[in-house]
Amino acid sequence: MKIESVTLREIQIPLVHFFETSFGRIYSRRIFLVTVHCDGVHGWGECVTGEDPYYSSEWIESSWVTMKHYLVPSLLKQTVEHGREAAHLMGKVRGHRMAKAALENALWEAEARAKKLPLWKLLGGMRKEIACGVSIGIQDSIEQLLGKIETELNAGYRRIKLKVKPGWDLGVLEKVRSRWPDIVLSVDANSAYTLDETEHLRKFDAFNLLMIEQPLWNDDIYYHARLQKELRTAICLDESIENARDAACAIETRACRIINIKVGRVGGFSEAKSVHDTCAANDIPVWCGGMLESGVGRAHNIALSTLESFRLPGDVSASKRYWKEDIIEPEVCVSKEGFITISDAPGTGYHIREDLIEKLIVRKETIS
Ligand code: OSB
Ligand code: MG
Repeated sequence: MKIESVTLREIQIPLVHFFETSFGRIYSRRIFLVTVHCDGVHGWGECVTGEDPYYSSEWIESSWVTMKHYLVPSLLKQTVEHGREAAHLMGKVRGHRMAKAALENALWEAEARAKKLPLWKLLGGMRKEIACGVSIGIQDSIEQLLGKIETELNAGYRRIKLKVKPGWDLGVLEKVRSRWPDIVLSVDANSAYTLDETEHLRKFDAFNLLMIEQPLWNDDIYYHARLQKELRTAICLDESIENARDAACAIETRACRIINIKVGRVGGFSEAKSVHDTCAANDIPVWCGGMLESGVGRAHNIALSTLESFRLPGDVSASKRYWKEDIIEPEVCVSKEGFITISDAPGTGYHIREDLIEKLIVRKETIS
């Protein structure tokens, strides 16, 4: 595949319901899509950077200019056989992993289309359906949260994850557990606590949680190992794991017992596969994280979730939880038992609605 041009597009779509984490609330998403055009075939990718540099230092504006001035030029006019070769071509640039992932993943999609293979098979997946969980943000009131949990349980989701922060944690868990003593429940702090709060975090042990995700600093592994020694609840690392080396370090130091893999956070499918393999070799279960993706990124998350060690339900849920209308066809649907069925069609198995994308466009730039 000779890489001839890359198109960057930004579209804006309102969220069906606001999403609030320990670093703030958003009502809509600026979705950043890339299309890599090769001779006779093209592939789409989604850059999952947020509107602000809060979850990570990358954000939509930094990824746009880095792609335009560095990453796309390093790919143009190159001939590659596999999507995985992209990581090496962009290797001179430090960081900017979400921007790199969008381009690498688009090339994997192009490769799958060229070979008329399902993307999940190209990635080495083995599952025919994947188990789905939901991530529920901080709400205006506990009543509102309980209503949301009830809706998601009725929809069939197999794991409920609640966003927590100081002041929205133990009291909330108390209410949720007294209503639903047995559901599979976890929490995600997005780095809202410090090691000084160990005694407070030990109180989470009373709620039989599947895991507590990223309680401490976003760039830390060592102090999570100190904290994990003090907790019965399994720690799951999200922000701290940027590559397979971080995963190996976290496993060796026993900083966590579970790892969340986000393909954007680790820089693309090839590094996501390496993180997966490192976890598999150490019997650490993984699950696929989400970044409030449109259908383009969601379809890639679904393909990744078919790999063997994705043994826990991911934050990969139905399009309609996020969007009134998704930009893929069919939309992502979840069965009443909480599973997504994997398509055997070539590529992702989802068709991209370019007409709708054109209607939602905010800016577009083609680099060739
Ligand atoms: O920490 O997992 C996170 C969304 C944006 C940024 C970080 C996170 C999240 C989610 C939402 O939890 C997952 C999803 O449903 O896409
Ligand atoms: Mg998280």
